Amino acid sequence: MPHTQTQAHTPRLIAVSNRVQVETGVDNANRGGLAVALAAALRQSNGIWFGWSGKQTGEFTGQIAFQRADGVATATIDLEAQDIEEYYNGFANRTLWPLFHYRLDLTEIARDFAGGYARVNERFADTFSPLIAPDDLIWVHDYHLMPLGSHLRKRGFENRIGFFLHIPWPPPSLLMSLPGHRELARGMLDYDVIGFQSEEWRQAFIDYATVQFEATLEGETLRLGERLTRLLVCPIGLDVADFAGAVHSIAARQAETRLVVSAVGRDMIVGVDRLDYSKGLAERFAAYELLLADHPELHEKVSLLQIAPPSRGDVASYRQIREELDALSGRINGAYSSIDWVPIRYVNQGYSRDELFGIYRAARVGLVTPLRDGMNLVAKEYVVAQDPADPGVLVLSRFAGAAAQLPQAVLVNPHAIEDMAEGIARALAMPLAERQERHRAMLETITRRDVRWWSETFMAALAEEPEAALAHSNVADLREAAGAKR
Ligand code: GDG
Repeated sequence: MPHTQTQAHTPRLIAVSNRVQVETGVDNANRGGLAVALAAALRQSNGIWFGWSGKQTGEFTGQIAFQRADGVATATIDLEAQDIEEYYNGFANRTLWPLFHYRLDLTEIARDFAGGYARVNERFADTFSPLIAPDDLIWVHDYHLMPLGSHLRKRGFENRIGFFLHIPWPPPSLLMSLPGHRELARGMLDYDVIGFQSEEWRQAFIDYATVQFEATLEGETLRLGERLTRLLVCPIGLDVADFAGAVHSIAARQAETRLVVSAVGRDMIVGVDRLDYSKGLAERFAAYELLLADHPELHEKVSLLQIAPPSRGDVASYRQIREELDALSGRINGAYSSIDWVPIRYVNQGYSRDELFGIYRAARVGLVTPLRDGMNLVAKEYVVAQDPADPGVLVLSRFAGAAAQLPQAVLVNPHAIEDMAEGIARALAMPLAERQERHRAMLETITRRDVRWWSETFMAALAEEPEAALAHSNVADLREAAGAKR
């Protein structure tokens, strides 16, 4: 029979993100979450991952370096110093990141930053336009590249283009403090699908768009004139099978044993965060200090291990938080240490994923208390790493996107030191049966809504015809998944 054109055809995916983390060699212990999440979708569709190499060049040329690693094709460009300073360190990390995490006090408004952001987004659009074929699906990631969809539309591309926001979308009154907020948000409506980590962030977007642009909501699709944009709540998940597989790794077992031995019978509390002011580390240390002050019986019986690899060291607010935490941990240790007990072990270094697994597993309490967080994957990793027969307890901020999916954690207000201290005390005292029950429920949600569910759900929405999407709402579905009685 002659070969016909009617065979099922998977459209090719082009993923675009600020950084492309190319994997080299066989050791993938440190690969990033996004890489894991996108790799399967990219491999399946023979797609390409486009973005910044992380390298600096003397003058921007737009020359693309193509590579293939672990079955994934990547296309990267280098940026010049001014781009890195204004777009990445500037508008992305000193303007949008703090603003979108409700930190107006740390938000720096500068014309150069906005100019650099616009320029680099144009450069991204110009450089990767030649790679785009008519029926490619384009999936743009995160706050660095919000205007990219608009730039592609201006260049005439009619492909289905989607955007996933990894961080919160701020309430309208906060967003409106940004000069150019209308243009930024208006550009978002050039996407066919926008994915949010939680209903709260989606609602904030709807609140803004319906008032500022008189866009109307039909089901979960916004209509502005002819344009339809589907707003999807699509919380990012873990590669559960891969992560849980670390239970067999030697590095995980060694890390666990090392911690258990060094804890000499004490209950370990663990925190793992990029060193970032959004993660609420100073408040967490203060809550632990209060716990020690209120519970003398816990002295020498508990120990907090905080792992916090430094990030974004080029930005002053990150250097400040580092100094603040050095001082705070020093003060607490000075006040409470004895000759054979240090209350806080505060470590500014990263560990491999396998080692992290062992560290989580050795801890009786996982302390995840960001002031704001789009999702927070550490919360999910901590749950997956537990021994179901004797699991530790997750103490989780109400203001992390993960809280909407994991109501069985001990939920705390990270701004209220007393509430956090009380939550830690509750977690330490929790009976085995209750720990098991909470763990079982959370593990079930995390397993069902894993990273494949996340990318498949987003990709399915992206591939769908806009009119068909008008009928959808996935909110009820997600509530059911979380078993939420909130
Ligand atoms: C953004 C959003 C959203 C940390 N220390 C080490 C290490 N890590 C890994 C963790 C985790 C990842 O880094 C951090 O992910 P988070 O989700 O906690 O936070 P962000 O970096 O702020 O990410 C966030 C995420 O995007 C995804 O959408 O959840 O809300 O802010 O996987 O394990 N990994 C290794 N060594 C370390 O020392 N190997």
